[in-house]
Amino acid sequence: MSSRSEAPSSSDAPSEGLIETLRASALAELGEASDGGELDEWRVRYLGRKGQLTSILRSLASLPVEERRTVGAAANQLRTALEEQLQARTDELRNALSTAAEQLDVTLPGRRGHRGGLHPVTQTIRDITDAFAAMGFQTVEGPEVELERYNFDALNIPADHPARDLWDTMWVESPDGEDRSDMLLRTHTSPMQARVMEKTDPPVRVVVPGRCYRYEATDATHEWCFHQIEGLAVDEGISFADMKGTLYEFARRIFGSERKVRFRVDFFPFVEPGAEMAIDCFKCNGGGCNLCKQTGWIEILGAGMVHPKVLEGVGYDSEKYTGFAFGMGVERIAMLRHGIDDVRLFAAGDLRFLSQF
Ligand code: FA5
Repeated sequence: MSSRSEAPSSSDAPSEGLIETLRASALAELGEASDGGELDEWRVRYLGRKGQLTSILRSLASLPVEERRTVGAAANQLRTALEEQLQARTDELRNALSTAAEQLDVTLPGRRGHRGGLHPVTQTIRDITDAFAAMGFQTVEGPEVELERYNFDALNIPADHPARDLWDTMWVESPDGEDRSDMLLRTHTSPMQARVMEKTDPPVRVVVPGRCYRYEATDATHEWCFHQIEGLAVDEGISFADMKGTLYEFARRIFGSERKVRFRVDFFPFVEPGAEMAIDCFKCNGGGCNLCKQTGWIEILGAGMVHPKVLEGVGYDSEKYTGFAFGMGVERIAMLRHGIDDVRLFAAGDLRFLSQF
């Protein structure tokens, strides 16, 4: 608000002229008050106990009787007028506010809140575990900091076995500070094979999604931390044909019903025989393109019949029970499904990439 009138000083004897001056300044300032706080300040300034009009009313007593009557009447008339004007201005401001509220169109659609989504690796894990759940596989999880015994020994990979070189390992410092303990960051999800079988009698049918770690340089297809999904089925009479049928069904559910699959011999110490499975390239339908490196086939997992030594290691009778196991890289499958050309994008935390899924 602009300039405010000073309270009449004790030397200002109340007069009708003074009251008219006060009326003019009070009404001008009231017109400028634009919210409840300013209205209240105005009320205190003019009508409050120490307000300007109140002090005029108090000093009436010093006037001669005749003057007291006329000036007193004018002062009282001003008080009534100011109170009425205050009420009128209050109503005016209140109406203006509710008109603004009425202008809000509540039928307009609301603004969308930002909704996060699942990471493409999580989505892929869910799709794959759902596909296996439909075939009777339970999903279980296991420790990422693993014992050497489960990661290697229980899988028929003894300390001096050359296959140990395949899994360049990150060892976890032992509590006594020695560099090499018997604990490591698991290099694959296969240690869960023995962990599950130790706790369960056949039949066993599980899939195990989870993080794995390898001490290796990263490039477009290799990360030091990535995800795998392990699968294990053990029962009486399980054959290689069961394995092929299960994995074929999985490939069709994840990559499309027209997919073909190819099995070729591969070596893993914990399966015998071992295999790698490829699907015909869904981009070129097997004709050859950059995705399948002109071969028409894309490798998606390693698999095989569980080695008798692995079964015996957990106390299963390998004459009675047989089974198959498989392991696949989740990022690899997500890359294939979405046409992603660099595995490092998954962990880079870049929302421009992640929000596309
Ligand atoms: C294994 O890890 C075996 N445990 C799989 C297995 C299980 C075979 C059961 C037989 C029976 P391999 O080292 O090939 O196998 O890894 C499996 C998949 O993990 C690979 O095909 C790849 O998709 C993924 N993978 C491996 N290393 C990396 C890495 N550094 N970065 C990203 N993905 C990787």
